[in-house]
Amino acid sequence: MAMNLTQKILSVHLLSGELKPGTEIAVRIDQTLTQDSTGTMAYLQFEAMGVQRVKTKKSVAYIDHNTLQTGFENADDHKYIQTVTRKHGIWCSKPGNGICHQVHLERYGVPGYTLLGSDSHTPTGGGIGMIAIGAGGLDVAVAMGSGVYHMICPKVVAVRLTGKLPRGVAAKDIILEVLRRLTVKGGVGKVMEYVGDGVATLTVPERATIANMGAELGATTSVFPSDETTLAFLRAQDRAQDFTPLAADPGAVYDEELTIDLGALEPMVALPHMPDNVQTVREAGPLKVDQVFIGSCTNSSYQDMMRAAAILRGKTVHPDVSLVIGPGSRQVLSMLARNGALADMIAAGARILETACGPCIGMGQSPCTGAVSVRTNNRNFYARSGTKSAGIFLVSCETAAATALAGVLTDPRTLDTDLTVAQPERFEINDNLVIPPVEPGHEDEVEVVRGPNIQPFPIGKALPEAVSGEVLLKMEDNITTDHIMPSNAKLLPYRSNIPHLSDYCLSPVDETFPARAKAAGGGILVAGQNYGQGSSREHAALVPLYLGIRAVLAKSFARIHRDNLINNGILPLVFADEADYDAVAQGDTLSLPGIRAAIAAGQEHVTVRDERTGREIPALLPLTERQRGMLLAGGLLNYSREQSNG
Ligand code: MIC
Ligand code: SF4
Repeated sequence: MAMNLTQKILSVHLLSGELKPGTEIAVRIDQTLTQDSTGTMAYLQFEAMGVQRVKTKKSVAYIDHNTLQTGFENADDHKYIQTVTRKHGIWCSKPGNGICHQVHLERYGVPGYTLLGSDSHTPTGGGIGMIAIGAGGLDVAVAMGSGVYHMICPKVVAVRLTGKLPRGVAAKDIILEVLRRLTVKGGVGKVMEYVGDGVATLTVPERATIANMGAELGATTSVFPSDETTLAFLRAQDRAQDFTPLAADPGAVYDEELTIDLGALEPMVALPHMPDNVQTVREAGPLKVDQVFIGSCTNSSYQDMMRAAAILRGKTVHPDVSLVIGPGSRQVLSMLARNGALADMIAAGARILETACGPCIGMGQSPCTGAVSVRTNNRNFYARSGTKSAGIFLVSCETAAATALAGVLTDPRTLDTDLTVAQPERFEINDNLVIPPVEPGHEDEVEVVRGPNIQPFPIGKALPEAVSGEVLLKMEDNITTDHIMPSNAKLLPYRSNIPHLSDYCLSPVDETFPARAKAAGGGILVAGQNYGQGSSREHAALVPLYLGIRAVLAKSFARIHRDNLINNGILPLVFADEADYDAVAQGDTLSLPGIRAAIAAGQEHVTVRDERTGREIPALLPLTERQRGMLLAGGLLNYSREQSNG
């Protein structure tokens, strides 16, 4: 049977199940990645599993998120990660080496391999023909320890690209157009597979930009074929041996299809506070801008930076704009330093940041009150920049650089700058900030260093016969993990300290929530569509678990967050009839009598009783056998222990 590329890669990695959308499959994981803000927890969980060495072909731990080091906490986390990885067979990319997704693409991604990462933008690897999936830290810990990942088999959508991008229109504009059409929940349960003659016109970093932001569609991942362009990229990284040509079979069948004429696109912008709130730059008009950020895992490749430098060369940043630039990796930064582009940026008035996530996750450079901040990153969620009153506008590097000069949102097609940047024949290669693990048999020689910031994490309890609790918070559609467990320069240092984080849980929605949850000793959450979209952070489940949240009743869930809830023993219930959402009020008591027995019996339909109104609310709880086991046991760690004890 003719297969699409997703099916081809998944089928050679399939360990159990069938490639039937909606059913559970287990796949072999070739590579894993973690970053520091999810990694400390993932390695604590890996240690709790008691496995000596990872079972993957390559596992890499990146330190790229928490690099501000305003106190001892981040540096302690770095030490812990560097030592624990060295002991257990994992490579460690030290701070300064770059953003995980950019570095992984440059140095480690392999076409046709599977990659599981504890970061939602792991799908960036799809730019090089990988099936690269973001997951919670515990799933990544299990994949490191066993080489296996359980997932729901996705549908596959063909995104057919035709023609060629006009000058001044970028890969970022393609994915913003996909988001405009499909919305932030349009990709849930799906892989976006890029096909068509337009694919060959895009470089690997451009493909990676598109695959990266497929995360904002809620997609399981995105994937591009591996072709001559992929080979040229790998050759320039001195990795031609990692190349395999890969494409869908002729006549391959897809579950859905979408066509984009590249020639008809124009520069786009996502307005606050959602990445699918997209307009053309022309429609948005000449908005006055306070800050511009060029960087992040979406847009910080060599070519992106060179295009920004070309626009800035010989000019001066508008006096009312603060321009910050963070190249994505040390490879990119040192190449810009050698060829003079960095000097051009500095001369134009750019503030140069270290190669890390930085402003994208509110680690510094929070804009001023009420600011308009134009950025090349992928998320513009409420409060994520660290300034609640600011609005983040997402654009391409070209639009960002043109805007920094003009002081107002500017269509880069109005400039006469030559924007062609050839891929270098050879990238500058220097892997000396990547620390290898000890050889097998030498594990005992490594002492794992744990500073005082490393605190134990909560573990769920077996599900009781019945669950009941107060609706502590009723929320709208599209609540993000940045709402559930905010992350910024003040909170990210505490990713290994759940008790500290618990005082901030859901505070962007309601500042009184943490205190109320503690006073009530736990309860239930009610939400709208797409609850938990965004980050892979398991903390958005671990912290509610710590606060005693036993269930979330929502109209629908984002994939990674739903998995994280189940992994931690929290029930993800879905309204069978969305109209019932309106009948539930904050403060009501909801009861699920006999829920344990219902789950054990494999019932997918359960009843939630609203004690105030007496209303019986039908809810859905579709679970695989394994997920049922996890919920009954109180989470994945308990379940795995039960399994291994027979
Ligand atoms: C993000 O972009 O939101 C993050 C920070 O990279 C997260 C991971 C985290 O919360 O640590 C993600 O995308 O998964
Ligand atoms: Fe880092 Fe931002 Fe990318 Fe997340 S989205 S990995 S915070 S650069």
